Formats: sequence, C-alpha cells, structure tokens
Amino acid sequence: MSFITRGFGGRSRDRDERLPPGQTLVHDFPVLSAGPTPEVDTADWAFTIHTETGVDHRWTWDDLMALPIEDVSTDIHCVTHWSKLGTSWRGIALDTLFADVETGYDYTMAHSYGGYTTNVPLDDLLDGKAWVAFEFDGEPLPAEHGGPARLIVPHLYFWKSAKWVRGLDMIERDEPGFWEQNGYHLRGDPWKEERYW
Ligand SMILES: Nc1nc2c(c(=O)[nH]1)N[C@H]1C(S)=C(S)[C@@H](COP(=O)(O)O)O[C@H]1N2
Ligand SMILES: [Mo]
Repeated sequence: MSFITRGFGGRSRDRDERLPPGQTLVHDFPVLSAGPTPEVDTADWAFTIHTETGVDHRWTWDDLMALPIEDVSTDIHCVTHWSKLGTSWRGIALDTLFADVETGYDYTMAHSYGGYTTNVPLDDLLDGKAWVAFEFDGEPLPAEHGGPARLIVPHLYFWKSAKWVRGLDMIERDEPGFWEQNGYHLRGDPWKEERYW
C-alpha cells in the first residue's frame, strides 16, 4: 500500500501545473509546417486587417516596427502533445493593431504567406492574449518558425499561431481554417483538451 501511495504522490508532484492535460514537456523547439517554408523578405512583408466596412488596415514592416514592442514570456502547447514552458518572444500586441479597427464581426480568419489559414475568435486575440511576433529567444524569428513574423496566440493550441502571417479577415460567422477543416477543433483550448471535433 505504501508503495502505491508513494508512487502516485510522486507522479502528481512531478507533474508541472503549467502542463495542460495530455501534454509532455519538450526542451527543443519542434518545427511543424504543413508545407514548404515561404521565403518572405521584410521589404515585401505587410500585415493587413480586412473588415466588412471595406476599409483595410495595413502595416509595412517599418510601420510595424514603429509600434510599441512588447516582451512576451509564455508557455506554448501543440496539439501533437508537446508543450514548451517559458518561451520568450517580442512582438506587437493585437490590441495595438486593432486600436483603430471598427468591426461588428466577432470572428477572424488568419491568412499566411504560403496559403495556411486558421480561424480565431476576435476575443481570443484581444486583451493581451495575442501578438504578431518577430523575435524568439532574443533573435529574429527563424524562417522555419514563421519568420519574419508570425501570430502567437499562446492560450490556444499552437496550430492557431499562424506562421508567416500576412493578415486577418474579419468574418461574420466562425469558419474552419486549414487544420480545422481537417478535423482539428474550431477553438482549441488546451486546458479543455479541445483537440479534434
Ligand atoms: N503558416 C503556417 N502556420 C502554422 C503551421 C503551418 O503549417 N503553416 N503549423 C501550425 C502548427 S500545427 C503548429 S504546432 C505550429 C508550429 O510552430 P513551430 O513550427 O514554430 O513549432 O505552427 C502553426 N502555424
Ligand atoms: Mo500543431
């Protein structure tokens, strides 16, 4: 009996409380891309928020760099069961990008250079929950991890963090993006294990 008690207690103490259910810690940084890495030069890069009003809000690389830059330290969780704790990024908060955007729509579709898409409710992008990130670990974001810039939405599974992001379309109703059309959950909260649907 004491053996079972000790073993069980040991396991629960070892389990990091920052680790969502079904996740395992990694110390490397796996690369998960559905296709080839697009080569995007910052000189050609732009980020556009498109709304139902027809007004586009567009930032070139220089426009982006002129905005308030934030340091972000956060845990990330991939649906394929790896988590990485305390990752450090620099980027621009979506709150900053949405400051002058007027929309009556509650959902967004993120679009990437290379064609990847993923749907994210607007609420999951605001109030300090998401960034357009261009540095990882104090270095420019490597191309295989989404450089020059990617979305990070760390409180949702990492497939929502679109690499090589080029913009967001405001949409009236929630619609599945690339992985969501292939069976991934529409929202993807790792604490609720919203993996598939
Ligand atoms: N454009 C684009 N963004 C993407 C993906 C992709 O294939 N293309 N894969 C997603 C998935 S499934 C995960 S887990 C993370 C992986 O990011 P990483 O390669 O930096 O670890 O990126 C997400 N963003
Ligand atoms: Mo993933």
